[in-house]
Amino acid sequence: MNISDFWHELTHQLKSLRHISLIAHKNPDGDAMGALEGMRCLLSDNFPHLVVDVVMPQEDFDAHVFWVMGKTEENFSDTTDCIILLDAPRLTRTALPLEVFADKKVLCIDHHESFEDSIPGYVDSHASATCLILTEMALTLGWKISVQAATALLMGIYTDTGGFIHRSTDTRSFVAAAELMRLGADQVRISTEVFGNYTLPYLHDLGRWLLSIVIVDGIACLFLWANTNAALKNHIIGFLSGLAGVDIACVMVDIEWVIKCSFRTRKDTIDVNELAKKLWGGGHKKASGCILDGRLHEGIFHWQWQEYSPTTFAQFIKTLWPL
Ligand SMILES: [Mn+2]
Repeated sequence: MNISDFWHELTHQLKSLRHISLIAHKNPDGDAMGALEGMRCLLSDNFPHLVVDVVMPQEDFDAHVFWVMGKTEENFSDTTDCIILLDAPRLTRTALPLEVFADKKVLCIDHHESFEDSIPGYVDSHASATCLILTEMALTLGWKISVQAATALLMGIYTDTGGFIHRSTDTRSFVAAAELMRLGADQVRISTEVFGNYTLPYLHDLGRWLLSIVIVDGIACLFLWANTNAALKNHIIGFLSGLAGVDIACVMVDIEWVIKCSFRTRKDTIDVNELAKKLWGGGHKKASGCILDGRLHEGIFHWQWQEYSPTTFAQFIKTLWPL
Protein backbone atom coordinates (compact mmCIF):
# COMPACT_ATOMS: atom_id res chain seq x y z
CA MET A 1 0.00 0.00 0.00
CA ASN A 2 1.42 3.44 -0.79
CA ILE A 3 1.75 6.08 1.87
CA SER A 4 -1.10 8.40 0.96
CA ASP A 5 -3.57 5.53 0.43
CA PHE A 6 -2.63 4.10 3.81
CA TRP A 7 -3.01 7.37 5.68
CA HIS A 8 -6.27 8.32 4.07
CA GLU A 9 -7.65 4.85 4.72
CA LEU A 10 -6.48 5.10 8.35
CA THR A 11 -8.04 8.55 8.81
CA HIS A 12 -11.27 7.23 7.33
CA GLN A 13 -11.28 4.20 9.65
CA LEU A 14 -10.50 6.31 12.72
CA LYS A 15 -13.81 8.11 12.29
CA SER A 16 -15.79 4.90 12.81
CA LEU A 17 -13.63 3.46 15.61
CA ARG A 18 -14.17 4.16 19.31
CA HIS A 19 -11.27 2.64 21.21
CA ILE A 20 -7.70 2.29 19.96
CA SER A 21 -4.90 0.59 21.86
CA LEU A 22 -1.28 1.24 21.00
CA ILE A 23 1.49 -1.27 21.63
CA ALA A 24 5.17 -1.53 20.68
CA HIS A 25 7.93 -4.13 21.01
CA LYS A 26 9.03 -5.52 24.35
CA ASN A 27 11.99 -3.81 26.04
CA PRO A 28 10.82 -0.57 24.42
CA ASP A 29 13.53 1.87 23.38
CA GLY A 30 13.23 5.64 22.86
CA ASP A 31 11.66 5.25 19.43
CA ALA A 32 9.05 2.76 20.69
CA MET A 33 8.15 4.97 23.67
CA GLY A 34 8.22 8.16 21.59
CA ALA A 35 5.95 6.54 19.00
CA LEU A 36 3.51 5.27 21.65
CA GLU A 37 3.23 8.60 23.43
CA GLY A 38 3.40 10.66 20.21
CA MET A 39 0.64 8.60 18.56
CA ARG A 40 -1.48 8.70 21.75
CA CYS A 41 -1.35 12.53 21.69
CA LEU A 42 -1.91 12.75 17.93
CA LEU A 43 -4.98 10.51 18.00
CA SER A 44 -6.48 12.06 21.15
CA ASP A 45 -5.95 15.62 19.90
CA ASN A 46 -7.20 15.05 16.35
CA PHE A 47 -10.00 12.53 16.98
CA PRO A 48 -11.57 13.64 20.28
CA HIS A 49 -14.25 10.91 20.08
CA LEU A 50 -11.54 8.20 20.39
CA VAL A 51 -10.41 6.53 23.59
CA VAL A 52 -6.69 5.86 23.18
CA ASP A 53 -4.69 3.54 25.46
CA VAL A 54 -0.99 2.85 25.52
CA VAL A 55 -0.33 -0.77 26.54
CA MET A 56 3.08 -1.34 28.16
CA PRO A 57 2.96 -4.52 30.22
CA GLN A 58 6.54 -4.57 31.46
CA GLU A 59 8.01 -2.66 34.36
CA ASP A 60 11.74 -2.39 33.82
CA PHE A 61 11.99 0.71 31.67
CA ASP A 62 14.94 2.84 30.74
CA ALA A 63 14.44 6.02 32.78
CA HIS A 64 16.38 8.02 30.17
CA VAL A 65 13.41 7.66 27.82
CA PHE A 66 10.50 6.63 30.07
CA TRP A 67 9.97 10.21 31.34
CA VAL A 68 8.20 11.05 28.07
CA MET A 69 5.36 8.57 28.68
CA GLY A 70 1.90 9.51 29.93
CA LYS A 71 -0.55 6.98 31.39
CA THR A 72 -0.01 3.34 30.41
CA GLU A 73 -2.09 0.15 30.74
CA GLU A 74 -1.10 -3.43 31.51
CA ASN A 75 -3.39 -5.04 28.94
CA PHE A 76 -5.98 -4.39 26.24
CA SER A 77 -9.43 -3.26 27.28
CA ASP A 78 -12.47 -5.36 26.28
CA THR A 79 -13.74 -2.36 24.35
CA THR A 80 -10.60 -2.02 22.17
CA ASP A 81 -11.73 -2.18 18.55
CA CYS A 82 -8.36 -1.62 16.88
CA ILE A 83 -4.74 -2.17 17.94
CA ILE A 84 -1.89 -0.25 16.33
CA LEU A 85 1.48 -1.97 16.63
CA LEU A 86 4.34 0.56 16.51
CA ASP A 87 8.06 0.07 15.83
CA ALA A 88 7.73 -3.71 15.38
CA PRO A 89 6.58 -5.79 12.41
CA ARG A 90 5.03 -8.79 14.16
CA LEU A 91 3.08 -9.74 17.23
CA THR A 92 5.78 -12.06 18.56
CA ARG A 93 7.88 -8.94 19.26
CA THR A 94 5.44 -7.62 21.87
CA ALA A 95 5.52 -8.56 25.56
CA LEU A 96 1.99 -10.04 25.43
CA PRO A 97 0.93 -13.60 24.51
CA LEU A 98 -0.49 -13.99 20.99
CA GLU A 99 -3.92 -15.05 22.34
CA VAL A 100 -4.71 -11.52 23.49
CA PHE A 101 -4.64 -10.35 19.86
CA ALA A 102 -7.09 -13.02 18.69
CA ASP A 103 -10.13 -11.58 16.88
CA LYS A 104 -8.81 -8.03 17.21
CA LYS A 105 -8.05 -5.80 14.25
CA VAL A 106 -4.31 -5.00 14.23
CA LEU A 107 -2.44 -2.48 12.06
CA CYS A 108 1.27 -1.91 12.05
CA ILE A 109 3.34 1.27 11.52
CA ASP A 110 7.01 0.47 11.45
CA HIS A 111 10.44 1.04 9.95
CA HIS A 112 11.90 -2.48 10.29
CA GLU A 113 12.16 -4.80 7.34
CA SER A 114 9.01 -6.82 6.69
CA PHE A 115 8.67 -10.56 7.14
CA GLU A 116 6.18 -12.94 5.57
CA ASP A 117 4.12 -12.92 8.75
CA SER A 118 4.35 -9.13 9.23
CA ILE A 119 1.17 -7.38 10.31
CA PRO A 120 -0.38 -5.38 7.45
CA GLY A 121 -0.09 -1.63 7.66
CA TYR A 122 2.56 0.88 6.73
CA VAL A 123 6.27 0.03 6.63
CA ASP A 124 9.03 2.36 5.50
CA SER A 125 12.34 0.62 6.07
CA HIS A 126 14.21 3.72 4.88
CA ALA A 127 12.86 5.85 7.73
CA SER A 128 15.41 6.39 10.51
CA ALA A 129 12.68 5.99 13.16
CA THR A 130 9.01 5.06 13.53
CA CYS A 131 8.66 8.54 15.06
CA LEU A 132 9.86 9.99 11.75
CA ILE A 133 7.04 8.19 9.90
CA LEU A 134 4.48 9.45 12.43
CA THR A 135 5.80 13.02 12.18
CA GLU A 136 5.59 12.99 8.38
CA MET A 137 2.11 11.47 8.59
CA ALA A 138 0.85 14.17 10.98
CA LEU A 139 2.40 16.97 8.90
CA THR A 140 1.03 15.57 5.63
CA LEU A 141 -2.48 15.15 7.00
CA GLY A 142 -2.40 18.58 8.65
CA TRP A 143 -3.03 17.08 12.10
CA LYS A 144 -2.63 19.17 15.24
CA ILE A 145 0.71 18.34 16.87
CA SER A 146 0.86 19.35 20.55
CA VAL A 147 4.07 20.21 22.38
CA GLN A 148 3.84 16.86 24.22
CA ALA A 149 3.47 14.98 20.90
CA ALA A 150 6.32 16.94 19.31
CA THR A 151 8.64 16.21 22.25
CA ALA A 152 7.82 12.48 22.23
CA LEU A 153 8.29 12.20 18.46
CA LEU A 154 11.53 14.18 18.49
CA MET A 155 12.85 11.96 21.28
CA GLY A 156 12.24 8.90 19.08
CA ILE A 157 14.11 10.44 16.15
CA TYR A 158 16.89 11.51 18.51
CA THR A 159 17.37 8.09 20.06
CA ASP A 160 17.05 5.93 16.92
CA THR A 161 19.65 8.11 15.18
CA GLY A 162 21.89 8.10 18.29
CA GLY A 163 21.54 11.89 18.53
CA PHE A 164 21.84 12.36 14.75
CA ILE A 165 25.11 10.46 14.46
CA HIS A 166 24.09 7.00 13.18
CA ARG A 167 24.27 6.29 9.46
CA SER A 168 20.49 6.27 9.28
CA THR A 169 20.50 10.06 9.89
CA ASP A 170 19.33 11.75 6.70
CA THR A 171 17.67 14.89 5.37
CA ARG A 172 14.23 13.58 6.31
CA SER A 173 15.33 13.16 9.94
CA PHE A 174 16.61 16.75 10.15
CA VAL A 175 13.57 18.23 8.37
CA ALA A 176 11.17 16.40 10.69
CA ALA A 177 13.24 17.37 13.74
CA ALA A 178 13.23 21.02 12.65
CA GLU A 179 9.44 20.95 12.24
CA LEU A 180 9.00 19.36 15.66
CA MET A 181 11.23 22.00 17.26
CA ARG A 182 9.24 24.71 15.53
CA LEU A 183 6.14 23.19 17.13
CA GLY A 184 7.73 23.49 20.56
CA ALA A 185 9.43 20.11 21.12
CA ASP A 186 11.58 20.31 24.25
CA GLN A 187 14.95 19.48 22.70
CA VAL A 188 16.87 20.63 25.79
CA ARG A 189 15.00 18.18 28.01
CA ILE A 190 15.54 15.37 25.48
CA SER A 191 19.29 15.88 25.27
CA THR A 192 19.58 16.27 29.05
CA GLU A 193 17.48 13.21 29.92
CA VAL A 194 18.62 10.89 27.14
CA PHE A 195 22.31 11.67 26.94
CA GLY A 196 22.95 12.98 30.46
CA ASN A 197 21.67 12.27 33.96
CA TYR A 198 24.00 9.34 34.61
CA THR A 199 24.80 8.46 38.21
CA LEU A 200 28.23 7.52 39.54
CA PRO A 201 27.19 3.89 40.34
CA TYR A 202 25.94 3.66 36.75
CA LEU A 203 29.28 4.82 35.39
CA HIS A 204 31.15 2.37 37.66
CA ASP A 205 28.91 -0.43 36.38
CA LEU A 206 29.51 0.67 32.80
CA GLY A 207 33.26 0.70 33.47
CA ARG A 208 33.19 -2.90 34.74
CA TRP A 209 31.30 -4.06 31.65
CA LEU A 210 33.64 -2.17 29.32
CA LEU A 211 36.52 -4.22 30.78
CA SER A 212 34.75 -7.43 29.64
CA ILE A 213 34.59 -6.54 25.93
CA VAL A 214 36.61 -8.74 23.59
CA ILE A 215 37.49 -7.93 19.99
CA VAL A 216 38.35 -10.72 17.56
CA ASP A 217 39.00 -9.94 13.90
CA GLY A 218 36.78 -6.85 13.84
CA ILE A 219 33.98 -8.44 15.90
CA ALA A 220 33.45 -6.89 19.35
CA CYS A 221 31.52 -9.21 21.64
CA LEU A 222 30.10 -8.82 25.14
CA PHE A 223 27.82 -11.02 27.28
CA LEU A 224 25.56 -9.12 29.70
CA TRP A 225 23.35 -10.44 32.52
CA ALA A 226 19.57 -10.11 32.58
CA ASN A 227 19.51 -7.71 35.50
CA THR A 228 21.83 -5.25 33.75
CA ASN A 229 20.31 -1.78 33.69
CA ALA A 230 18.29 -1.19 30.49
CA ALA A 231 19.99 2.15 29.76
CA LEU A 232 23.39 0.55 30.13
CA LYS A 233 22.58 -2.11 27.52
CA ASN A 234 21.77 0.58 24.93
CA HIS A 235 24.71 2.73 25.93
CA ILE A 236 27.27 -0.03 25.79
CA ILE A 237 26.37 -1.28 22.31
CA GLY A 238 26.86 2.27 21.04
CA PHE A 239 30.35 2.28 22.53
CA LEU A 240 31.16 -1.10 21.02
CA SER A 241 30.14 -0.22 17.48
CA GLY A 242 32.16 3.02 17.63
CA LEU A 243 35.42 1.37 18.70
CA ALA A 244 38.41 1.64 16.39
CA GLY A 245 38.94 -1.60 14.50
CA VAL A 246 35.39 -2.85 15.11
CA ASP A 247 33.29 -3.86 12.12
CA ILE A 248 30.43 -5.53 13.98
CA ALA A 249 29.40 -5.09 17.61
CA CYS A 250 27.59 -8.03 19.19
CA VAL A 251 25.95 -7.86 22.63
CA MET A 252 24.23 -10.89 24.17
CA VAL A 253 21.77 -10.51 27.03
CA ASP A 254 19.88 -13.31 28.77
CA ILE A 255 16.19 -12.55 29.07
CA GLU A 256 13.70 -15.06 30.45
CA TRP A 257 15.17 -18.35 29.19
CA VAL A 258 16.38 -17.05 25.85
CA ILE A 259 19.30 -14.93 24.74
CA LYS A 260 18.78 -11.67 22.94
CA CYS A 261 21.62 -11.00 20.55
CA SER A 262 22.01 -7.45 19.17
CA PHE A 263 24.24 -6.45 16.27
CA ARG A 264 25.43 -2.98 15.26
CA THR A 265 27.79 -1.71 12.62
CA ARG A 266 28.97 1.70 11.47
CA LYS A 267 30.53 0.31 8.27
CA ASP A 268 28.82 1.13 4.98
CA THR A 269 29.89 -2.18 3.48
CA ILE A 270 28.31 -4.32 6.20
CA ASP A 271 24.63 -5.22 6.46
CA VAL A 272 23.89 -6.67 9.90
CA ASN A 273 20.30 -7.33 8.85
CA GLU A 274 21.71 -10.05 6.57
CA LEU A 275 23.80 -11.36 9.46
CA ALA A 276 20.79 -11.51 11.83
CA LYS A 277 18.73 -13.30 9.16
CA LYS A 278 21.26 -16.14 9.25
CA LEU A 279 20.26 -16.56 12.90
CA TRP A 280 16.47 -16.27 12.27
CA GLY A 281 16.37 -12.58 13.25
CA GLY A 282 16.29 -9.29 11.41
CA GLY A 283 16.14 -5.52 11.76
CA HIS A 284 18.00 -2.84 9.84
CA LYS A 285 21.22 -2.69 7.84
CA LYS A 286 23.05 -0.94 10.69
CA ALA A 287 21.19 -2.37 13.71
CA SER A 288 19.63 -5.81 13.98
CA GLY A 289 19.11 -8.68 16.37
CA CYS A 290 17.93 -12.21 16.95
CA ILE A 291 16.68 -14.42 19.77
CA LEU A 292 18.70 -17.56 20.41
CA ASP A 293 17.35 -20.48 22.38
CA GLY A 294 20.31 -20.89 24.73
CA ARG A 295 21.47 -19.68 28.13
CA LEU A 296 24.28 -17.68 29.68
CA HIS A 297 25.90 -19.11 32.76
CA GLU A 298 29.03 -17.82 34.48
CA GLY A 299 30.27 -16.07 31.38
CA ILE A 300 29.65 -19.01 29.04
CA PHE A 301 26.92 -19.12 26.40
CA HIS A 302 25.40 -22.60 26.06
CA TRP A 303 23.71 -23.02 22.71
CA GLN A 304 23.08 -25.95 20.36
CA TRP A 305 25.22 -28.36 22.40
CA GLN A 306 28.20 -25.98 22.28
CA GLU A 307 29.79 -23.71 24.85
CA TYR A 308 30.94 -20.27 23.73
CA SER A 309 33.00 -17.63 25.48
CA PRO A 310 32.74 -14.07 24.07
CA THR A 311 35.92 -14.87 22.10
CA THR A 312 34.67 -18.11 20.55
CA PHE A 313 31.25 -16.58 19.87
CA ALA A 314 32.94 -13.70 18.02
CA GLN A 315 34.80 -16.33 15.98
CA PHE A 316 31.48 -18.05 15.25
CA ILE A 317 29.93 -14.74 14.07
CA LYS A 318 32.96 -14.29 11.83
CA THR A 319 32.18 -17.60 10.09
CA LEU A 320 28.70 -16.27 9.24
CA TRP A 321 29.92 -13.08 7.76
CA PRO A 322 32.84 -12.81 5.33
CA LEU A 323 34.17 -9.36 6.24
MN1 LIG B 1 12.77 2.22 15.90
